[in-house]
Amino acid sequence: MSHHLRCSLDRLREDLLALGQIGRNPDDKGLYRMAFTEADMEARRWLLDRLRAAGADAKLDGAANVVGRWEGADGDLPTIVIGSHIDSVPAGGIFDGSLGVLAGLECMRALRDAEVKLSRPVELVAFSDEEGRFGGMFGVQAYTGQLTLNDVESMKDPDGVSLVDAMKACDLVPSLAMEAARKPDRIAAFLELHIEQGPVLEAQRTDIGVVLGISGIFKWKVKLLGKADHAGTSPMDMRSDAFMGLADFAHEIPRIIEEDGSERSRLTVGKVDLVPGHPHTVPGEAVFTLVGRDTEPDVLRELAKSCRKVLSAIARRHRLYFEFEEMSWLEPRPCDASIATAFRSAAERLSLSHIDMPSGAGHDTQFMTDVTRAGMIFVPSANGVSHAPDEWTAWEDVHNGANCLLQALLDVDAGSEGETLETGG
Ligand code: HGY
Ligand code: MN
Ligand code: MN
Repeated sequence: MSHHLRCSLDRLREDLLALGQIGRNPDDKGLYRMAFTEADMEARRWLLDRLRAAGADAKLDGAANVVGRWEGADGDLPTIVIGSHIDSVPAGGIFDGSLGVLAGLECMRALRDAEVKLSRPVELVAFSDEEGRFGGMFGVQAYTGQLTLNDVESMKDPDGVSLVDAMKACDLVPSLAMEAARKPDRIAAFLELHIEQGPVLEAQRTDIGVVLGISGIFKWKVKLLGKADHAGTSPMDMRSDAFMGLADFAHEIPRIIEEDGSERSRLTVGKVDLVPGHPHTVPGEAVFTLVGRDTEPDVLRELAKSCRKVLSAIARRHRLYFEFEEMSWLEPRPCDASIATAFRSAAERLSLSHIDMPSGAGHDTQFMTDVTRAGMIFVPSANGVSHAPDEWTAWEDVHNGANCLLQALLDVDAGSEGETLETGG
């Protein structure tokens, strides 16, 4: 067993910094690498080159997931899949998603340098649109056979751009996404390394977070429809002011969570458009996104129900109409216990501290759990910041995460995941 094997931090840092230059905004304020933009496609081309340089057979599958494959020593055993995503949110950081993909690549290079050939084949995957420009986790849904052609043809981004048009603009054939589905019995496990994107590991001075469960996420596009009016002549008590409705809703969010949520519930209004958007006109229309999250399916449903009730009460109060479109609904998912055990024993073997924790963010792992044993680990985020230009993870933590991923990969390949040092595993 190659317990002594380690990743090269120098190579991994070089890759992270190089990929972190693709899609960087001219004002240097973070990455703009949203799914199926030119920057995203440039990043995929860059990754394909890096995978081939590391000896992988690399391609884009039907959903444009970047897939690098290394064959195993023992015939056609089911594949171990590792990876994450390389698309970003607007003004995103260089570690979200990219760490899991590039650490997986570095694991494969470390195995090659040590002339260790795993029994099983390995696929390293950068899943398309994990950040949900078109709703949510398009690439991993295609990879796990959970997409319908209607999904592909109906997905669109908050500005109304369709997935179909965005993929065609990248010379991709959207319908081929249906061919990306892998047979579940050909997948042995899925392992993902990701930054925590929160403050817990740093606050608790802990090296590794072993993820037990991943939040579900609903994303709505909400419209409050009132009446555009003159900002000077319309009396305050006679307006149908859509912004005031939105402002009221914002004040209700803490009470909704208090009464119908849990301490893991999150409600976020991330994008707002007021129409007609003129300083001297009462906004007749407020169009905004509402994202709700929780790790428990029932609580997530309660949150959604409560938001709907509050929005319709507010609409009545302000003489508004209210409508919403559900852009996506991603169910919460537990991670696989045996993979969690593999990560814990890997951390212990590396003398890394570790805690079990939930994930408030959504991740590709939550769809991979539907088809195989899937699990993930976190490494600390500096000041808990993510989805922002100053997202950062210390290089030592990057190295710890990559080495933990490597050791867990070795255990899962050997079928010894879950054995601890005492048993000589
Ligand atoms: O927003 C999220 O939960 C993740 O970063 N996709
Ligand atoms: Mn991510
Ligand atoms: Mn993210």
